[in-house]
Amino acid sequence: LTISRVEAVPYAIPYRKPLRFASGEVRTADHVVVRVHTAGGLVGTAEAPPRPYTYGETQASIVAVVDQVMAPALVGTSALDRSVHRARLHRTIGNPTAKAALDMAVWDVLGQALGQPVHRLLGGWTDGMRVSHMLGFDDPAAMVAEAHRMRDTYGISTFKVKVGRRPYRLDVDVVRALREEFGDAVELYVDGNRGWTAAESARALHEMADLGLTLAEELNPADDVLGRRWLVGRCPVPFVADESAPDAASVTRELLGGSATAVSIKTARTGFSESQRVLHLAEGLGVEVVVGNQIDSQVGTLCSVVFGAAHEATSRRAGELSNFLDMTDDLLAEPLQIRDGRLLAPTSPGTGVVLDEERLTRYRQDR
Ligand code: MUC
Ligand code: MG
Repeated sequence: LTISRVEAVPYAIPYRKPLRFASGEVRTADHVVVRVHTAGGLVGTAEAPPRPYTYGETQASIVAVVDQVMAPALVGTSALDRSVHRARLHRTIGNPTAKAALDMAVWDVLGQALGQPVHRLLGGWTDGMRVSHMLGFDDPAAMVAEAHRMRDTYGISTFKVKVGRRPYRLDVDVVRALREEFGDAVELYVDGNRGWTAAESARALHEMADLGLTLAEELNPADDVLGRRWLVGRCPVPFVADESAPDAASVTRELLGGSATAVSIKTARTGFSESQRVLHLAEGLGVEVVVGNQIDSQVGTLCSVVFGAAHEATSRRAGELSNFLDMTDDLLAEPLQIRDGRLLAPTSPGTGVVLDEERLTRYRQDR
């Protein structure tokens, strides 16, 4: 299980339509496939999605930090020595999606070596997750139509509504339109991606008080810690930390400081190992978790469901596992299928990430 080589392959696949939210928009999945090779011939695969507006990483920076810093730190170690990997990778500050992809690729190797699916190695709680779909900015009629399409085609009945526009009424109108259209048949929650001030957020929450939201995520700036703490006191539902708590240390600070009452877990930024730390912290401190979406492709989504299905607390709520549906193509040899609003974790050894090499060749950006 000695790691002999690590590859970082940039690729780009366009979306059918852009996904817009308060901190940016995504038109193309310009991600980086990471592959960890062992001396025995196993290959673990995962990917890193650059989100410059959230983590400062770009496609080029991910390739560079993997090639120049992280691959040399891992090569020669055993895939079993995850604590060694963590210590070495954490000598470099930041770069969360690069670190996360390497961790998940190593877990993929371990699963293959043992002949077991990784969701069972991680905890084996259940076979899959209910799916939540993220609705990007548009006018109310278009967002209602999108929700209908997701319900009719995939059986999805949980929606995370992007908010954080100005005036906030734009978003309140959308949430109201969704509730009027679907009644109690759907679960709705909101994510502001830091777009509003604390005061705007409080007013918007007040105006949506009758709309039965189940969660509110990152409504105001991540560095407005006191504003968030003030807001949490006025928020009738769990207040989810996403950008303000991207790792275990910040999760601890935000929860103990009272500026969050729930946590978004994204395997794209904390892999499997660090995501377990975050999960255990959240459980220890008695707060709920949501399996979030980093606007993942099928590769990233597969990793999310592997983690989510592995634990009781992560599979309780619907996971955000569907935005790959808007990509024009994807890299998995066997496309993911959402049926009756659920996505299953693979039963094959490893994480189940098996790429279509022909597609990777077509979309790769480095040759
Ligand atoms: C989310 O939950 O915020 C949008 C920006 C980002 O970093 O993640 C997505 C979804
Ligand atoms: Mg979010």
